Amino acid sequence: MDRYESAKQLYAAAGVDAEKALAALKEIPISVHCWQGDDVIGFDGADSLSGGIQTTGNYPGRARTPEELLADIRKAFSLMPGKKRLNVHACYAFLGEDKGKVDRDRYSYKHFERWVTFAKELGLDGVDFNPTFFAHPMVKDGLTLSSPDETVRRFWVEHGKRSLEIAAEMGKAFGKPCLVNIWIPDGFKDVPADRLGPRLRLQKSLDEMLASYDKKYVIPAVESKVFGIGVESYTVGNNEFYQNYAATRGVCCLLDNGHYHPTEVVSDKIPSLLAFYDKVALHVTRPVRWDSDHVVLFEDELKEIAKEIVRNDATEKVMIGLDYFDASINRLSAWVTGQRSMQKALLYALLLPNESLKDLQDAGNFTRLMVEQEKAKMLPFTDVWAEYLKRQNLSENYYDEIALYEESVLKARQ
Ligand code: RNT
Ligand code: ZN
Repeated sequence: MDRYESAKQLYAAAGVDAEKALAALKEIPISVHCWQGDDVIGFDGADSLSGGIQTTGNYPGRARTPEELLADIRKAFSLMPGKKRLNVHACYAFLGEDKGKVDRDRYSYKHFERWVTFAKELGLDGVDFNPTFFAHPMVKDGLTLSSPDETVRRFWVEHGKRSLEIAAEMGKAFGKPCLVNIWIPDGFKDVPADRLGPRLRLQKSLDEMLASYDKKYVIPAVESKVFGIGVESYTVGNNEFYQNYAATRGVCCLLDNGHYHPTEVVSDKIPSLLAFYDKVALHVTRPVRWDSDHVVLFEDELKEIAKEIVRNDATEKVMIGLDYFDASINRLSAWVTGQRSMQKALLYALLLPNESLKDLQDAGNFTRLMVEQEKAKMLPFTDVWAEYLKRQNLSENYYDEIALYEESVLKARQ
């Protein structure tokens, strides 16, 4: 018997409908970040990354131009199963003649239309957007929206407003909302003398930015963080600040699983937020000892995150985005490996007998719950995954195609 047919029977015996899981998986969108392709450099003038975040590695073949990045995305996306969105940062503006003339506080939709056309060409579900509050000369003393310098603060508020306008057009282009995630690098390396002042200024800046935006096509989110490189002592936008901000302003929280203390887990935060919010956004990454943004792998915490999305019936409430950047290996492979890991975790969660496990918990039968959870780990997950790939004309071997692309395209980039 075909391996999938046999797996389907074993799952059915465990009370799980494998067909239903396959059908559900291909409808869950994953927003794939454009910035894995060029080490978060962008097109608008920066030559290095700053703002407490860092890529490490110097693998050859980094996309150096918009055309190269688009070609790499096209190739990488062709090896990713499932429904995808493209997550674009404002620093990836197609400025054309405006280069050097128009700064981030004056970007408009025309600078990003190319991304929308491109995403449509690839048959994607939509585009998400991010104002870029880092790697720019207007970041003064490490501060943007929380700056005490009114010129600096205003510049970034304007950038935020432009970003919300651009996002509204992106949303309209696909007929569904565009997630706009706000992350700022603001903080201090050493012990501050005032912890409240910057937070009050950030609050004021966000209120100004969000005073009006297209409620139908834009979902604003705020992303907290615990610390950054060179910004170790104090982060303006920490978790408490943003969670309260989001709750009182009716915007969304974005949880990046690299942004918490090492033993805190995002999987446990998802259901807490679902108790209060209609939507929760994620930046899925893999922190190794710090917010290192390693390539996402099919690991335990990723499975826990996926379980919280699936078993709480929240596949339409939790907006999944990827956020990592590895420059030490082939960047396309990094992209595909991370996206497939997320898909695998979702499939894994969809293939668990979630209802009967919950019943065991509610009945207080923790002995059997443990036994059944361990048993479920032994079900033939890999055969269902292989079937999922096969139905989309993909295979487990994406390495060969990437190696070929490296030989024929990336190696020519010197
Ligand atoms: C930084 C945040 C942020 C960025 C991207 C590029 O720590 O995770 O989301 O990684 O905006
Ligand atoms: Zn992030």
